[in-house]
Amino acid sequence: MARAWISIGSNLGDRTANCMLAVSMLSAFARVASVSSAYETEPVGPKDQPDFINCAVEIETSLPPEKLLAELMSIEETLGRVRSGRWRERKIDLDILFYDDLIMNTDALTIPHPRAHLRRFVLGPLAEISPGLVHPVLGATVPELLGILEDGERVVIAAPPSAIFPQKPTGY
Ligand code: A4P
Ligand code: MG
Repeated sequence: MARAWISIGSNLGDRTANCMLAVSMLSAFARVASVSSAYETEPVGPKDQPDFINCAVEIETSLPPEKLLAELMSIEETLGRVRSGRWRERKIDLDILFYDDLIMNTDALTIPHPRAHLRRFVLGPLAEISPGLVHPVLGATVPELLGILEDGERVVIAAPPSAIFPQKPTGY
């Protein structure tokens, strides 16, 4: 079993419901071990788009990374994501942040996610669920990475984890 961390974001439609549906769909191929609060976050990139709801999820899965990405893309498709351009508004986006200590870089998949360590909307939720997680390339924990970020876009808790994952995560 591998342990992976997924970042979820939505800034179109019922943003919290979109994240909740995405997490429930993860259960088809993974055990959901931990889910963060729902954070309301200012867009990074073009500003002429709505604020996001972002959250982080820790899963256990037997899928290899490429298959995991395929499943995440299929959730995006099922929930009706339309790709309107890089860093533009989207109903749902699921990214692989970390996959055990794996470091990989292919055309289709880069792990750790190449921008994870630069983003408060990723590190904030992640620090809540996995404060001891160490970035395998940078050798720093999530709170350490958060501590060296410049002031940036606003990231605030909007709803508790139960808004994203009504079932209690199992296994802890
Ligand atoms: N890909 C490569 N590595 C990965 C990975 N680790 N996880 C490839 C997931 N996908 C990965 O993704 C484009 C391609 O990246 C995929 O086909 C996959 O093969 P995409 O989801 O189609 O496009 P995108 O998300 O628009 O592009 P990108 O560059 O991945 O965007 P980012 O960097 O993820 O940023 N602001 C706030 N507040 N909250 C957000 O959630 N999200 C973005 C997207 C920008 N601003 C935001 C937020
Ligand atoms: Mg993406």
